[in-house]
Amino acid sequence: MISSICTVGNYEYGFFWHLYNDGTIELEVKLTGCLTTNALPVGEDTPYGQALAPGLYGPHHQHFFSVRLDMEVDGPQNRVVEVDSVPEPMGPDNPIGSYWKTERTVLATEQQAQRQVDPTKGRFWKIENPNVENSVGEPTAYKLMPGENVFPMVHPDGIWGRRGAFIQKHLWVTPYAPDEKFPAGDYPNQHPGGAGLPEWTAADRSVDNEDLVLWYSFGAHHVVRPEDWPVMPVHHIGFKLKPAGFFAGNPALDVPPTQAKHCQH
Ligand SMILES: [Cu+2]
Repeated sequence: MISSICTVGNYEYGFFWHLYNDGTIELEVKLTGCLTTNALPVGEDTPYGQALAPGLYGPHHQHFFSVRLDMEVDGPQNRVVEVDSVPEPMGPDNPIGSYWKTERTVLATEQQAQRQVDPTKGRFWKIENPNVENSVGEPTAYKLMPGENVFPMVHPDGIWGRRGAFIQKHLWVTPYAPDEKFPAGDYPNQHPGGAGLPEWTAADRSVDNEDLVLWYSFGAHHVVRPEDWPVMPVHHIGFKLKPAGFFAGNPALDVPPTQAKHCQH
């Protein structure tokens, strides 16, 4: 596990990268800290937050993260494929209504690769190496599996929406460029909007069989609870990168058994 903690204003954000024996990489983000509070006349209610104590409420808010994933699956040249699961209509070919299939869409350019999560389709994204065949004759691949996520509540034309435009899409893909590091640009508090990902991807560069960077945006939706006051219990969100056709079988089968930490007698 590789971890760090970042203090931003009233919050603590813990970033925990878990590296598992089965080849899975998980980013777990832990959120805690003290709520922002506003004044609320005693006896009044507000649709924009939750009363916490006499004269105090916690406003509804969201926390968004962007993770820059400089991918290299089995070599430098990769592509991204969106995989949706789709039930077949009932009929003679699907008499008991249990057949469903997966549909693949190659995201070939930066504009095509601006995507949203869709749990109604079990959506995930495969990062494939089209130049290397796996044990069943398909491209070697990892998949990006979204965890908890949400759509932004801020208007895209407002000041926050313009400066943090990366939150308007859960997935972005760009060709690797060493100076493209920060999804809201180098000066997120000092520009009128549009810097970073929207600016770079306007060129609509190819991301098919290139050296790729994936940008995954994910948000914690915080409708405040009285239980978050005065110090919030930890909330966990994150995502996984899982091998999906990278190995020929379960790579964790030969892992030695865990040794007991305490003696038996
Ligand atoms: Cu919060």
